[in-house]
Amino acid sequence: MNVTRGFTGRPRVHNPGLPPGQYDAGEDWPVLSAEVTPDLAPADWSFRIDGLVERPHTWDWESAHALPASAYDGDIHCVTGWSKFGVRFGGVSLDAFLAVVRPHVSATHVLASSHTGYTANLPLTDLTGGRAWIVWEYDGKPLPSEHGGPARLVVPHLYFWKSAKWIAGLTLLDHDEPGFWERNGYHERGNPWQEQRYSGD
Ligand SMILES: Nc1nc2c(c(=O)[nH]1)N[C@H]1C(S)=C(S)[C@@H](COP(=O)(O)O)O[C@H]1N2
Ligand SMILES: [Mo]
Repeated sequence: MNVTRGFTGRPRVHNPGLPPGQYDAGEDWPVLSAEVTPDLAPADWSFRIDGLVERPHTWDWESAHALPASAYDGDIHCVTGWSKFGVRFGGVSLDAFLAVVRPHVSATHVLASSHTGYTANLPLTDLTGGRAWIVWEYDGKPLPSEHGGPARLVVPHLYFWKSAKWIAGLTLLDHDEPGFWERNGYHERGNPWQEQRYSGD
């Protein structure tokens, strides 16, 4: 039988890569933005890390690309229910950026900010150990602007709202400070495997 894939969807087989309460979005990559997609050229993009660090630093497009390239190949999970398998993001590991600024021992949390004003908070330990990236490529091509291009944060082991699009910077703090969704009832950490969707989960 010749049916359109979009009509039938994928067979609902058990997928061990799917966190509880999530479904496989298949080829779709939904756009979820609280704000209007900004008109941000690579030449206007910058990324700053400040707060509790030894040496606050700002990178531009060129100096960020001079850091060692690193890719993420894997899955992403949105708190609204969709997961997407086998995505490939290219950029630089956050470890490389953090090595330049040298976090102070008192730093425990991070507030990530977008060039649009969107924010998300994360424990610092979720951004280290090769588990977080600043990315500018998707599938080997420039990251589309609606998905956060020219560059976004990607922290794939947490719900995707933590992965701030149009990333502008990280501020290291000695306490947790709720970001945009966290002030609106979402979980401070957001681990999809523990279904930490809402505050108190
Ligand atoms: N600046 C900004 N970053 C953001 C968001 C947003 O609204 N603004 N939405 C978050 C949410 S809820 C998700 S699921 C992902 C969506 O990324 P996508 O639109 O590329 O799928 O971005 C996250 N980062
Ligand atoms: Mo989301």
